[in-house]
Amino acid sequence: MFLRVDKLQVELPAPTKQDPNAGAALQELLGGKYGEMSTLGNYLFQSFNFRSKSKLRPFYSLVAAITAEELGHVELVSNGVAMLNNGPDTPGADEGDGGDISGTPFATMKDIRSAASFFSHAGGAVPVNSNSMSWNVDMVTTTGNVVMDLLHNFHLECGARLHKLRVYETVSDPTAREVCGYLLVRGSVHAHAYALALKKITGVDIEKMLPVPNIPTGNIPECQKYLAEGSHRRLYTFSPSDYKDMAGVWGNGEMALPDDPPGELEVVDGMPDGGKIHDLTGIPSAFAPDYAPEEMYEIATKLWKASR
Ligand code: MN3
Repeated sequence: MFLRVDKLQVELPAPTKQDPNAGAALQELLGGKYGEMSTLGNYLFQSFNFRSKSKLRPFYSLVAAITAEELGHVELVSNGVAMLNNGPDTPGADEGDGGDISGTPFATMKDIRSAASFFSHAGGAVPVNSNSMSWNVDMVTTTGNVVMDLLHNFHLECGARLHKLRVYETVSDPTAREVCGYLLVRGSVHAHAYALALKKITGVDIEKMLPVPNIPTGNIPECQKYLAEGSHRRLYTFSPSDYKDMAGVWGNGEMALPDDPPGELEVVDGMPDGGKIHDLTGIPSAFAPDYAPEEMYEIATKLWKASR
């Protein structure tokens, strides 16, 4: 089962401007072929379907723990998309009505890449790619064969790294770049982890072909602070007491990849410290959370006081 913590894995810097087309680009990292919905869906169902879990504990634990991290990546990218679609918050702007809406306040929204992101979702994220094509279950591979599944996961993480790099090359906003920088480091960890799992089972040094694509993460400015703190050497259990045995794969004398800052790989109990979730103020003229929400706010305040 799962435990939920009201934080993001990292805090995202506020967007500098409203840029729904950058939000659409970031959607590729959520609902694209190699996006976070795909990594989540694959590891989630592979971990459910895993045979001989107790006998294959280190491999089962690896897939199960990474599943939880991927759910947090879905959350992180979704927040990034919504922040870019929304733009900088205007304090207090959601405390009144939306004014006169007859002057086409959202005329520009009919011309954005993914107009549905405004019309249907008020700038929120949904599991679609950068062209608004639905993510679907065909992206999930769970064969029941451990080597096949791990090989698929290795391919998936390399694919994810490829399109994170390409999305990174298209966006300049600090919110979007932070999402890419953090996920590039974490996705590289997952590619490395699946390579080591395959090596332990088959004897093939598949980690020697990393990184794919062949560009060091150290070349990306937004990755630097995560490399400096050793994020590229850590896997988290995302559990109060389970999944520690993945240290048999991630650890056990295994070292960071040659292009990354040196050091031993380590399993960390629990989860990263994480950061604050952006408040994402409402836009009354888009009826989110509604046109004149004062009464809802008042009710919520009363209920909040009553709960304490
Ligand atoms: Mn991921």
